[in-house]
Amino acid sequence: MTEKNPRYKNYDHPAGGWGAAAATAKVLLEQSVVTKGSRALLAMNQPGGFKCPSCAFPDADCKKTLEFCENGAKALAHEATKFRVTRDFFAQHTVAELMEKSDYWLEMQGRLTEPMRYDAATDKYVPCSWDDAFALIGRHLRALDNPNEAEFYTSGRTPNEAAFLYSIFVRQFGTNNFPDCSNMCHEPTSRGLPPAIGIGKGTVVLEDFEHTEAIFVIGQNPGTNAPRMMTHLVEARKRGVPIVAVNPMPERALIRFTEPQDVVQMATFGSTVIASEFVHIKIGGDLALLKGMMKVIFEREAVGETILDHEFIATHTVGMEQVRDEVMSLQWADLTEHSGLEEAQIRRCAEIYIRSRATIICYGMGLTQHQLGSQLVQQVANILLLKGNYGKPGAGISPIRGHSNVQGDRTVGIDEKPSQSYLDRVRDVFGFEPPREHGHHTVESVEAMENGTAKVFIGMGGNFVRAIPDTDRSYVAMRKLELTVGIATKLNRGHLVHGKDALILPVIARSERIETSAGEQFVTIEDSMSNVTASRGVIEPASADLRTEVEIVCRMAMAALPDSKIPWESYIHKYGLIRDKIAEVYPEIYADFSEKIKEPMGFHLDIPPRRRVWCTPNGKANFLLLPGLEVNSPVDDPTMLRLATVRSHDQFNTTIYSYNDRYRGVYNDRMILFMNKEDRIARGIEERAHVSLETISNDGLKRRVDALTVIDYPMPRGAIAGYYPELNPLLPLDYYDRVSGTPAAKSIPVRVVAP
Ligand SMILES: Nc1nc2c(c(=O)[nH]1)N[C@H]1C(S)=C(S)[C@@H](COP(=O)(O)OP(=O)(O)OC[C@H]3O[C@@H](n4cnc5c(=O)[nH]c(N)nc54)[C@H](O)[C@@H]3O)O[C@H]1N2
Ligand SMILES: Nc1nc2c(c(=O)[nH]1)N[C@H]1C(S)=C(S)[C@@H](COP(=O)(O)OP(=O)(O)OC[C@H]3O[C@@H](n4cnc5c(=O)[nH]c(N)nc54)[C@H](O)[C@@H]3O)O[C@H]1N2
Ligand SMILES: [Mo]
Repeated sequence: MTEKNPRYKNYDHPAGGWGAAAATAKVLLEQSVVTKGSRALLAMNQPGGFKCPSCAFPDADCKKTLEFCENGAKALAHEATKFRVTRDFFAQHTVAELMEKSDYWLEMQGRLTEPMRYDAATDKYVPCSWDDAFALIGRHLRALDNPNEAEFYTSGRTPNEAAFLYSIFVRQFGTNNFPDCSNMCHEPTSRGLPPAIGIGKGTVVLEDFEHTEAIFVIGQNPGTNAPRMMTHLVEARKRGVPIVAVNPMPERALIRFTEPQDVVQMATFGSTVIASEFVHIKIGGDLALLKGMMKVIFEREAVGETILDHEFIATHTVGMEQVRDEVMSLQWADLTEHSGLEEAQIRRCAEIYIRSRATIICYGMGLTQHQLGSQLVQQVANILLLKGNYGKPGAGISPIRGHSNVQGDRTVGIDEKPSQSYLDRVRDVFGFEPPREHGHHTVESVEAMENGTAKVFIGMGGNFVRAIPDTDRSYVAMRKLELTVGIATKLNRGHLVHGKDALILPVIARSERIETSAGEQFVTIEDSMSNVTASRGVIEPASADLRTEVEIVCRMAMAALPDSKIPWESYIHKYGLIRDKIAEVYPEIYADFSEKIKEPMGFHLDIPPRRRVWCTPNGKANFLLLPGLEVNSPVDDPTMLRLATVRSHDQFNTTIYSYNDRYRGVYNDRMILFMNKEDRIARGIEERAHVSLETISNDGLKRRVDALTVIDYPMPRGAIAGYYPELNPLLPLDYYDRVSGTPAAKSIPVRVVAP
């Protein structure tokens, strides 16, 4: 982008449709990969092809020839781009100069091509051989006084094979310091659900969408972040299934959607109304909505109706009475005040839930990223228990995960709080004693960098410094490190905010072919609904000097642990050997992995609640109590606004594809604030004025972001929204859910200050 020409206008068409088709063509053109990209698109999410690198939503069977979406196409086009970051590029720019560039500019430079090492004398990255790179990593790791002085980050694109070996290498090295992107994302699901239903994953599979009688979509923007989910919402809607969308933003695709794959709808400019009930919730008001719905249910039971699944509750659950008593003690005035909804609407939502014999509740970051996010997720589990919505067709809880393999990475060991039984199996299978004490999650790893106890940071994918809270403070923390390593496909800010030594190690991407001395290899991915499938890249690697994530892990292990008896070298060539080890460590779910993965559509990992089996300490599903109506600490300041940091339609997390956000009517600008008009007028702000935001906190630190343009937008009073990662400087590091460690990125208390 050369010149900024911001435009804001209402978007009143359906989402999807020709706009999505045009955007797909445009991004292929921009990245100059029309032929290669179109060919690759045909192999995406097809048996024998590769898994879309974008979101974690599962694929349907092969009925649809093009099982991809506009945003999957963007992710692929940016991966298959013809642009390259070469040694000449690094010779031309100092790191200080690159720091001046935008995230968008860095992304647009293209794919990394060879390993680079930071040279302090010139402030430039210079070429470095792979051997030297691993030697440097080995030297730094072996020099540590304590293995807990290293932090091993994982982002969720890393496939199972690499993540599994990484978890073994790091544990043999001696630490459980596994900060990962899940810590900022669905950790409230991973930590909140096990005490409730015995597993930290969803219980729904795609087929359930065909049998469900009601769908709730809470705090999630599927039209942008899980577009393949739209097909299932459209089909359910066409069957007359009520869909309740709960969101402070009337996200376009939740209101009206045209399926780009529906030929008739495309030809006739038709569309489907998605939400039969749009619930315009206050930020953090979901708890009051859920409790209000439960109150309606209990009230009606009390006067003689049979709504609860009594048999299920008696056989399978514990703790319903205490939840009922707490909910019944709440007043309607408080429920409406906290949710920002009318009592009548809460009653309508309850009615939809009551009438449905099989309900699915989907949720995303709007639910997890609050200070009590884990407990909020448990309330979703509670309401589903009331009507036995587990272990029957068409029903269940459905966290919609983010990164394409974030769920898989956790399953195969990326976990800073591993269970003792898992560690026992690692010991038995690999013959070393793994560390038993818990390691650092994301926030704790930054604290360790700040106080100087962390010395080495290895980033397996991702863009850590841009994803984490408190940007300015996190930059200072990262710069104290002795060594930072970025294992990546693209140049990002994480490579520029670096330690005294620093490496950029470029990898083969998801869509690219993996050839080893043992022939072509494939990797595996676990999607949001626990299906494990093979992924085989189809295009040539962006450069001959890229390595696979598997090889990088093995060679780091060989460099750091020269005496290790684990056959790292053999894993580099034969991924089947890795899968055999996964099967040994996880016999309950991964037995016969190498056989089962031969199925074209892969296989499903066992989810015990689908069989009404509860792997909790008491063997029951537990109703869990969260008293009151707050999911964030109240702030005693009348000027306070709650800020939700969200994704635009043209970004993948910290990767900015363009400055547009079509469905919200924003063009060429990301420094904007979506605000209710009355809130704007009450503050004496002109429409489209530039303002600054300041975080309200009592830790004495000033957090401020300037030059934000205010846009009138149908937000509830008191709620504002803006874009992640630009607004991360406002998110305090210690503003997070204590159960999961997840930063409360959807409810930052802020005030508007004069520019
Ligand atoms: N194209 C694309 N796809 C992606 C991603 C991407 O960046 N781009 N990111 C991937 C990742 S890692 C993830 S985790 C997912 C994220 O996918 P989503 O969960 O959809 O993520 P967000 O855009 O952060 O926010 C979701 C919604 O929460 C709403 N919200 C904010 N506060 C509240 C609240 O208090 N209550 C309720 N009910 N809603 C609220 C916002 O208005 C927004 O619509 O998507 C994945 N897929
Ligand atoms: N304020 C605020 N902060 C948030 C959020 C929010 O909603 N609000 N969301 C949080 C969430 S849900 C998440 S998941 C995190 C995301 O945090 P991360 O996962 O750390 O960030 P990404 O932007 O997804 O990482 C992008 C980088 O990954 C690298 N990459 C891409 N593909 C591959 C690959 O195949 N292999 C390897 N090795 N590298 C690859 C590229 O170099 C690219 O620059 O951010 C969190 N931060
Ligand atoms: Mo995420």
